[in-house]
Amino acid sequence: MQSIFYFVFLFGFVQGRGTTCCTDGWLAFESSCYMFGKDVAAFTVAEQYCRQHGGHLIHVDNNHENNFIKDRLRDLKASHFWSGLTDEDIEGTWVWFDTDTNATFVDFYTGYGGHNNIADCVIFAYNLDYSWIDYACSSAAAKPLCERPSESCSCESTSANVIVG
Ligand SMILES: [Ca+2]
Ligand SMILES: [Ca+2]
Repeated sequence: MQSIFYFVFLFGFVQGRGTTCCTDGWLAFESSCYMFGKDVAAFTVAEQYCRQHGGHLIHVDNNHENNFIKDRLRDLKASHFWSGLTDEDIEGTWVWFDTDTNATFVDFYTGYGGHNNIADCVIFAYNLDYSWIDYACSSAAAKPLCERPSESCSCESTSANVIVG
């Protein structure tokens, strides 16, 4: 019985903290892990890179996530980064590659976003303070920005043990 209590407490503690655990090389934020690729590639190659590492190109759900990522990008060396957003199927209809769902939040720089049928994949543009612009998918112009769900938080057990006793 005691062990069940301990488990419930530990689970509640970890959940209550909203802790995110990511493996080396991945950055934690809320319920996701992020990795910033080092080499420029075309959109599909960048997506493959993320898949090889257990994720997809980033799916930006809201302004909160977008601002977090833009702050991190500002800390990196100047480079464009791919998101997983594309209007390849229907011009001007923006779809997230990982879930095949329409975007409910976008952050396009003024004048960009569905402005032609050559530019169908979205990058965070370093020369525009990482606002989004649509770009040629086949261009090896940006680095992969990968996202995947965070892992279970067993790495919190050490601090939980200290508190329990
Ligand atoms: Ca996300
Ligand atoms: Ca387009």
